[in-house]
Amino acid sequence: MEHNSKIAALAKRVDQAARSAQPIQQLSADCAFDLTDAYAIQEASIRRREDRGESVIGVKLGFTSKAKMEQMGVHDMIWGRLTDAMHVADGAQLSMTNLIHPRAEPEICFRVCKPINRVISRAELPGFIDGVASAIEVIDSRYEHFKFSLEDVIADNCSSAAFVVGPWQDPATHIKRLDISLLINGQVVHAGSTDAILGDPWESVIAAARLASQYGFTIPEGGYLLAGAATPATYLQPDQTVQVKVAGMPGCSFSTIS
Ligand code: OOG
Ligand code: MG
Repeated sequence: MEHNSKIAALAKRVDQAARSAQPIQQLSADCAFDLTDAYAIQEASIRRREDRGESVIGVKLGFTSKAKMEQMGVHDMIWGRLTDAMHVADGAQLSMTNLIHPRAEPEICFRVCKPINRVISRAELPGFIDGVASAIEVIDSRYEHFKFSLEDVIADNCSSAAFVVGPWQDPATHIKRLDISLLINGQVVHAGSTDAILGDPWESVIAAARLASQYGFTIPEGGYLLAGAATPATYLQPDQTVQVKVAGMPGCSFSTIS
């Protein structure tokens, strides 16, 4: 098959799996592809969403913590796109019907106030970010048993399904080493520290800028930047309240419905 039609066919497979909430075999099971192809498949799958009216409103990083890399058996940082259809308001409900086997994880989110498309230094960070917040990411791998290679998960837009962001805080808020926990129905299921995210969540902004420059994309003004989970993720069930608490800043939550 010609290269571009192979990319398009694989993008269609992950996109249809997401739309129908039907898991598929790993794409790499019957077709070898490299990291460049994986990002091309991701981009083509997002273009399908854009053709249906969704718009990209941010970027997420994945595997920025050892906890996540160990849980999923992978070895490198990844990035994916967030669309407006994935955004769930703080305190709102999330229907499980359109999801396969969703998991939630505690994160920190940044708000971008100037488009990011080039490498930026630590000193430049204040010029690009005007808010920080607690966040919850819902990931839902389109692959059976939530199992994948690095290339597979990138092609599947890094398992992105939904995200909730807490109230924006001043970007001068201390966030480097804060207790962060994920609670289900009021019970802590995972607890850790924000320094699990690359030693300091701000490093995720620097990393995202480097990736934006490397892959030629722009994180838009007003966009969301999810730094990556600080702890492993946990499977969700219907009728749960899911909450993230971060010491020293407001938390956020949502509830699942069937
Ligand atoms: C991939 C997404 C990883 C994170 O925060 O590390 C991620 C997955 O675990 O399915 O979002
Ligand atoms: Mg995540």
